[in-house]
Amino acid sequence: MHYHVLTLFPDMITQGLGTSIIGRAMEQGFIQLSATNIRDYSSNKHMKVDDYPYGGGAGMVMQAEPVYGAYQSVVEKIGYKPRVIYLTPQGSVFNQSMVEEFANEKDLVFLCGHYEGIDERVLEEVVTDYVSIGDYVLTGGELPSMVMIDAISRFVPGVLSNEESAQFESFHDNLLEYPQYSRPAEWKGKKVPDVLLSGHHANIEKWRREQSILRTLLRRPELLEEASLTKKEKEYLEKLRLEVGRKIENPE
Ligand code: 6GU
Repeated sequence: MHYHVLTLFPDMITQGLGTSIIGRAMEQGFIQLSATNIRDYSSNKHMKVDDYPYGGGAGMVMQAEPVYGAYQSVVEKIGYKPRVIYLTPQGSVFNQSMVEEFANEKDLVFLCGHYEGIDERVLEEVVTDYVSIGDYVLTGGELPSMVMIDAISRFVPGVLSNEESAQFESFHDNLLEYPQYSRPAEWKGKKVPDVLLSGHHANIEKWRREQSILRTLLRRPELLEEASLTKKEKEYLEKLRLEVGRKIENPE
């Protein structure tokens, strides 16, 4: 996977993604990251990239030409028109299905806007996907592109070791992860659940699965609509729902 980030702040991208698992994946060659400075494609003698909005109003708008030049430099380098993701709070909200879909691409371009936005005409010309990372407003697309690159890279073959593998983590099966414990067996008077110390693997698996269902019911109940549960697990969920209902009607 080769990520191409078009931005006014290339250092933010390379420094933000240069460490930890993503940094290691770059060193090992499983992913590549190029941050292109849009300012390098300004034709203005002062390297200006923004101007006042036609029609008036607050703030500045990023001009079409430097953005298009930065985009064209990527197309010329790779020899085809890749998917171009524009990071905007107006986009579709990023989720795990989109992660897995984007992970199949060979190249991905992330276009990071600033100020009041980018001239609409260049967006119409180059953007294939409008993506938001949630319902709040950030100062630019750099952090969202880093969030997306981190999430997508976990699905690029080779990036995670077997131990780090995505297989057993949150959102598989649309259930949240069960709680984890490590030594000591008692801390501040709190004991690790007995079953985890029992060595009985079948019981441990059953307990973990039930904890996942309980946690999902309490924290993200809407995910349960999409979870695939066995008949026994559905019965367990119904029992939990009744208990939760009783607790709400009868608080201690
Ligand atoms: Cl993708 N960009 C900006 N500027 N703000 C956001 C966002 C993106 N997603 C949520 N807020």
